[in-house]
Parts: sequence; C-alpha cells; structure tokens
Amino acid sequence: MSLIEILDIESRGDERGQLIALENNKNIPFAIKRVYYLTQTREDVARGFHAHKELMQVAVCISGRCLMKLDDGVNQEEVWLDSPVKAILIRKMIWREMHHFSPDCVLLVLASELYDEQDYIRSYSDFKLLAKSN
Ligand code: T46
Repeated sequence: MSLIEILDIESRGDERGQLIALENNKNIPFAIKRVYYLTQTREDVARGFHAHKELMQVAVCISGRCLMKLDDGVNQEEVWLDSPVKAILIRKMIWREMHHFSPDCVLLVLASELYDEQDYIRSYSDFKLLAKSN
C-alpha cells in the first residue's frame, strides 16, 4: 500500500467559488476530535520530524502549498499538498516532515485524538526501532 493516501474530497463549488465539507466517518475516516492549522511558516523552515503511536490525522493545504514527506521506517514517499481538495490520511506510526511552505500556506490538520505529548515519537532512531517491532 502506498504511504500517500489521498482522500476523495469533493468540492461543492459553483460560479461563486469553492465549498468543501469534511465530515466525521464519511470523507474523513475517523471521528474528528481536534482541528489545528499551521500558518505563516517561514519558507526556510521545516516542521514535523516525529511520528505518533496512535494518532491518525488528515492534512490538507486550504491555501498555498507545502511538501509532505512520509516514512514508515522502510519506505519514504513525498507529496505536494497544493490544493484544498488534496487531503492526505496520515496513519499511526508514520514519520512526517513538512518542507517548502509557501508564504500563503495554511495547512489544516484534523486529528483523531486530543493533543497528547506522550503519543509523540520525536527521535528517529526510536521510531525506527518501534516501527521494526510493530
Ligand atoms: C503533525 C504535524 C502535521 C499543542 O499545544 N496542541 C496541538 O494540538 C498541537 C498539534 C501542538 N501543540 C503545541 C506543541 C508545541 O509546543 O504546539 C507546539 C508546536 O507543535 P509541534 O512542534 O508538534 O508542531 P509541528 O508543526 O512540528 O507538528 C504538528 C503536529 O504536532 C503533528 O502532530 O502531524 O503538525
């Protein structure tokens, strides 16, 4: 299975513009417990550099773009998030990095759990070991 799982997000746009709806257990494959967004990220800055033990997330750039790099401990893949209808599912135990944020980038993230620092794996070597034993 590809690491890059693009969700089927439809735009209900018309001549007035675009309208995109994200719904629990419909086009988003979990119940959304938390929503956050990254804005005004400097272009020379990369973010992420961690994995989650249990958390699942959906990420979509609702404005601008950034490069998402995913790694399951064996394979690495990357994708430009460059459209408000290009949402990706990030499963648990996936290392993620975000690079090359455009100045107008707004990265929206929907999460399956509340914020919990204990769920983070912030060391790549720990992640590799845990990924191997999973
Ligand atoms: C992820 C990528 C896409 C909170 O207080 N609440 C929250 O819900 C989040 C996500 C973060 N924080 C705090 C924790 C840190 O003090 O905000 C600060 C920045 O978080 P972090 O350094 O983890 O941000 P990123 O951009 O590296 O990663 C975030 C998410 O943490 C992560 O789950 O997948 O965005």
